[in-house]
Amino acid sequence: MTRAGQITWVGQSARLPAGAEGLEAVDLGGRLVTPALIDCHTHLVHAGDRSAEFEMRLLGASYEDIARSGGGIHATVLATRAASDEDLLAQSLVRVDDLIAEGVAVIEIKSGYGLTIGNEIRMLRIAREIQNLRPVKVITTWLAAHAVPKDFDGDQDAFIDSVVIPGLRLAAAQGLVDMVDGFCETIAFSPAQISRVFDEARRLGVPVKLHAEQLSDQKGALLAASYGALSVDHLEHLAPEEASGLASAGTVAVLLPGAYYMLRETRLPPVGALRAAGVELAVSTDCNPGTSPISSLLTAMNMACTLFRLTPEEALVGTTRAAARALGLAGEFGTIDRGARAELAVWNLTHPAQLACRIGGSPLNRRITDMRGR
Ligand code: DI6
Ligand code: FE
Repeated sequence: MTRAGQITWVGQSARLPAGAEGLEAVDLGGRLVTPALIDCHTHLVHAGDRSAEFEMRLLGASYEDIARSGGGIHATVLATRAASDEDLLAQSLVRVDDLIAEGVAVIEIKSGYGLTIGNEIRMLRIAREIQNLRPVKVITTWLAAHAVPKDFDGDQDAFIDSVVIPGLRLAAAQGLVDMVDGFCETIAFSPAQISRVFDEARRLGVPVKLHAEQLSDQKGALLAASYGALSVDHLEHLAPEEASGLASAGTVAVLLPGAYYMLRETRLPPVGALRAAGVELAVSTDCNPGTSPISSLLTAMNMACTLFRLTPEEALVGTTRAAARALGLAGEFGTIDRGARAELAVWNLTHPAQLACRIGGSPLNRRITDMRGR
């Protein structure tokens, strides 16, 4: 039962509370109904194409080799800076529409391909504009600490002092920042540098999350947990014994099997240890032009099952309840409970396993939504 876009009662129709008789009933024909899906980690606002790097990697170059030689994130930074607002928005909406066709109602979108204060803020502004155009809620994340632009000559600290921190202050003052993220990696930023960014986020009262332990073990996940991070993301190189530290901080582990797949990684995130420690597992596309050019959350769910051995139910929790928690939206989205927003997905299916099993096409029957897009 819903009123004004909120779920007011959940149960069997035989037990409907008094006063429900006057409400409109919708017969869903016995179909599977889930909370509308949540993609909790994307870089979907960007321009350009990196398929040439895909070919280079297949010929033997590593992601790090390409990044160090000026490709990778830098190639997308150049394309994104060069695109007009209209073009950047139009290219991004194609990916948003792919997600919407699969029942996605909430999308997190990171900056990180601008790397100047103006261009980072422009990315977040365009990300926010999407929710005026489509029936989705957008959560925006400041990820200026993604790569060091060429003109800083590898001086990460100078970049943090002159772009990441002052830009964060400015973007937050404009109400554009829901969360702060960083890329903690040998080719990006050290834990000490990330903690300088997180200190500023804390001063501003903005929650944090971190790309951690994707390509190597930098101990970024525990650093993020010490700041009460909403999530730590990737985690292929997380030491299994560190799972309990994430559990006690209530930090969600966001699994990104699309990046694992595209980079042809072989080291698996320690899913068993995370599960045993009681860490909530979310699943997301990591939609980006380099390491995860994927705008299908159902495909990411399939990969989480086939590659990381999640159960289909875990994959569904990972794109609903756990994904909501990773965005600070627990209780509001990602669950069919009293008080939650009435954002639902109706599927031409009868069992959650069918959602994660199939690749290609969308089994979405309809969304039940209170959101409006133009
Ligand atoms: N990790 C990722 O998977 C993306 N960013 C990051 O920090 C990849 C970004 C890219 O290669 O464009
Ligand atoms: Fe990412």
